[in-house]
Amino acid sequence: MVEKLSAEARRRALSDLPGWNQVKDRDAIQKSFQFKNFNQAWGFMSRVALAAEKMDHHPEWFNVYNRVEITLSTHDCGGLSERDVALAGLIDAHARESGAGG
Ligand code: H2B
Repeated sequence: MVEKLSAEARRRALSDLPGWNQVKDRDAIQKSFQFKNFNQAWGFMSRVALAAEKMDHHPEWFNVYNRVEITLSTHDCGGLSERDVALAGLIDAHARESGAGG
């Protein structure tokens, strides 16, 4: 059974994940990515989708043209877990490879 992160664990996780912020009024984290164009954004989303499916842990996301906003939370425990931290790290790696800007 997956558990919610302790206050200390989530502080540590967030300080290791630049650009990820705690969502207001919800136990979740969020980050916005910007790419050169839709093609790059969709390539990034495709790679993240395959990795997420393999992990059996899935992002909530919103895309408009070159912008992708991602929210991570674990439904199975109703909050932020180690699985979100792992997926956030992987998403950041894919974003770097896909040429994301700020
Ligand atoms: N993704 C996310 N973000 N949170 C979950 O709790 C979750 C998931 N649970 N993907 C998985 C699938 C679960 O529903 C399946 C049955 O393993």
